[in-house]
Amino acid sequence: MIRQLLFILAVCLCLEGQAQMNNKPNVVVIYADDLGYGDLSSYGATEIQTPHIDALAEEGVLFTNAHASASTCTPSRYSLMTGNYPFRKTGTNILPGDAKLIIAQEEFTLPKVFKEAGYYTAIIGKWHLGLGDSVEKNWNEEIKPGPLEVGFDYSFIFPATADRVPTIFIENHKVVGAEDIDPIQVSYEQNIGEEPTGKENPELLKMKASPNHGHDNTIINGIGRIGWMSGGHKARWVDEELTFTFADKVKSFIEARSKKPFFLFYNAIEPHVPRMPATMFKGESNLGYRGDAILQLDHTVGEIVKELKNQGVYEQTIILFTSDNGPVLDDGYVDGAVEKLNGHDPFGGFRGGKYSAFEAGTRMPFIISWPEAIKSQKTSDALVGQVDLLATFGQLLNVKTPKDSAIDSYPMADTFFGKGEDGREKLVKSSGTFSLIKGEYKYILPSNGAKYNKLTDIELGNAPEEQLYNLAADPKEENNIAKQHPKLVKEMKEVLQTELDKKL
Ligand code: NG6
Ligand code: CA
Repeated sequence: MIRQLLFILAVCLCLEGQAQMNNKPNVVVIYADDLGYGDLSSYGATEIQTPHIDALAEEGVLFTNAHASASTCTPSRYSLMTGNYPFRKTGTNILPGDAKLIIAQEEFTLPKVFKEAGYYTAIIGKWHLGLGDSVEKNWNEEIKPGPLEVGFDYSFIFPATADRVPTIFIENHKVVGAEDIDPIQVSYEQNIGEEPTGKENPELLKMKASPNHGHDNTIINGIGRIGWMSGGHKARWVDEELTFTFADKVKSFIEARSKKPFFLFYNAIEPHVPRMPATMFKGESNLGYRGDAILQLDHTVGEIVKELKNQGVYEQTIILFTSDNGPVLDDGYVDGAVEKLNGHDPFGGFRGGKYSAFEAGTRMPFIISWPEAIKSQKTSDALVGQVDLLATFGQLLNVKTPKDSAIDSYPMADTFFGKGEDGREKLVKSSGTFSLIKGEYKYILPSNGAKYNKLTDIELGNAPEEQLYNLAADPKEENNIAKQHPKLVKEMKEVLQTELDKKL
């Protein structure tokens, strides 16, 4: 009798263990930086091969109509994290490296969805959402609030972008390697300290800054940065080691947490400037350092998958791969991206690029794999946004979104995980201006902003007149049909305005 009871108990425990596993897959979001729709071989690139990322698409869902909320980093990340469009909050534009945290601690966030479901949550890589309560902060003491205060249990980040000071890692609340005898100071106002700058000592640079782009303040590791920094010499990163450092943290995180469900947000640095990949990737792509950086990203994705497999958790792990905004060739450094393009099309045939209201600015590669649940390869043309991650994972894990939070995020689990084709009815995107996608149409709000950015050679999509495109018939946005469809323009303008006017 007792043996029978024990047997039943064992079966129950075992089933419960299994059910738990199935209901609570691990989730790894891999967020590339400035990777374009056309930068992956799974999205049609022929001049570069990305086998590890492609492998995710081969056993998962590849989306053709997925969008970042903005064509630059901070607003896209803010939106992915909060489930709100970035224009709902002021101060969500590209942040300097000393900015204060722009997510309120009481705000509901993507990692909080996972925490509520009992997950262990971590962010590793780029942050770019600000740190602390004010711009002035003591980088040698505890730096907070930051990732840990908005939903992560563990963080290993750098503050802003690789081209901005301070060039240091922060683990939880502390700068790694900070020393009291060499205090870290940062300014975006004036030169501090005695160190050479790209402006005064260009002969010290190992990678030249492009004329008129800036990037000529403090030189660190032979690269001129945006902003000035002094001190923290032992804490400074070496660009060639950045990804290996983050990847190492990712591996130990997976190893340590693999017995519990986890959410890992890996914010890759590639192929954002300064592109300074590890020596083993330099010259490997035939496309200059930009291409080499993409190979490094692909390699890292392969390493993450390998570690998940080593730990025996790959089958029950969702991997979502996407990028924060569209591609740019010259974004501040003379690194060969323009000269060595060699027929590669990072823009995937779309118009515009990073910073732009045209599609290349925000149309993103977006791949989801989940071996246990998605059994065959699929391509989905459903309209989805990165803003939907919050509600979708909430739906999957049965976590309710509090009232008045994540108001722009839609639950799309069936579509994300290959069981359905329903997309959003509409989506708003921010660049300098705003655009609305609804069905096959895209409307761009008139704007007096510059039409073209000479520095980056990108069309920004701004125009003083109404713009309407049929993305199904004209994905390159070459024929503005606003004049032929005044009623539709009026309707879309109203829908957009209603969205812009909504309050949190
Ligand atoms: C721009 C920088 C660019 C890059 C970008 C942020 C200049 C002229 N250009 O202002 O180099 O740092 O900001 O990129 O300063 S993002 O992907 O983080 O949005
Ligand atoms: Ca970016």
